Amino acid sequence: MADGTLYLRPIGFLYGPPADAAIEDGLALPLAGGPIAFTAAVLIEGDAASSQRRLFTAQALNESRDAGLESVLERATSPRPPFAGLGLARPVLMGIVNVTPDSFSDGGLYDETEGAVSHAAALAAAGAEIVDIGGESTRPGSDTVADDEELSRVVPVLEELKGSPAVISVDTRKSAVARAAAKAGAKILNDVSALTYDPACMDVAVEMGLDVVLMHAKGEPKTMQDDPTYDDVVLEVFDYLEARIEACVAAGIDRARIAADPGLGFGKTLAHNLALLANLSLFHGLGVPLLVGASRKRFIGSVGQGKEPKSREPGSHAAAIAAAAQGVQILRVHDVAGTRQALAVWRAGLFGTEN
Ligand code: 9MG
Repeated sequence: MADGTLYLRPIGFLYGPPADAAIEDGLALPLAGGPIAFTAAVLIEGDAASSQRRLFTAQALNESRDAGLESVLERATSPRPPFAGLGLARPVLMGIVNVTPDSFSDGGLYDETEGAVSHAAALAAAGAEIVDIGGESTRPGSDTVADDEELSRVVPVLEELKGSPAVISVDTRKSAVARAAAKAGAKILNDVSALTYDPACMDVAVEMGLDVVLMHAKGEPKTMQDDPTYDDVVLEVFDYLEARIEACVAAGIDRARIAADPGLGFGKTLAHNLALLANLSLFHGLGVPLLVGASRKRFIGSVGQGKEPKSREPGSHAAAIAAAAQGVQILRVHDVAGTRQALAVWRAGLFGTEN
């Protein structure tokens, strides 16, 4: 069917019983082995500099599986094993806890240990299966924090969270913090630099058996929003994540322990963020669970006229639904209770059941 690199963007989604029936009849394919089916796909051949797009029905894809197509189809359709022990049949919420005085959305409200601990507990009680604890702001324009400072913010919180019903994730780019966090009970390393800022993070992940979230970012937080450019943002981010997954696997991290994230807001203009959001289903071709963080980000404010981060919740819920509707398995959010309600009603409307 094709000679160049193939990317597959599943479209035309079905949910609930019609999805199962269409898969059974060969008219649709399962998206990442989950409860959503796709009835067609855009097949993209080429690279970020030059590509051709053709539309195929799922039936046509089923009938013309040559070797190149087979491998991309396999990755896009195969079931994902649990991530950090969590089943992925429905969206998992990762609640955000910033232990930073300059956090863009909390305004320093939770910058003390006890505040962060009780906030994490409240997020878990509201339905967060993961809580993500971070001691370094990576908002656009922010400066790096010294290891000691980050450790002093994060570790006491993690110590207090031992025994939490939620899986604990540490949001850091630093191996010293990742190691201390793992010793204090963190199971996930969420690294916005995809383990490139401090390459020793790779060794820590292998040694401590951490599951990892590899996020795409173009540039450093301080300058990443200074006119980022791409030939094709979607294909470039995909290629980057694929290379980082392979580097991790080569270093000894089991593929089942890896999730990938296109990094909305990290070195991206409004147009880049919207292109990524509209093309999330293509990233299932990475063959690993996807995580997306849109919550309260600037692009939500731009599209939805929300000047203050906290006024961007309705738009953040809508972005979470846009991601879930494309089969994204993990959603990183501030408002766990509100997102949970939005997702429950979305599911009820499309799957026709209450749960
Ligand atoms: C720490 N952090 C801030 N935004 C994020 C996002 O979109 N994804 C991930 N994985 N981490 C983020």
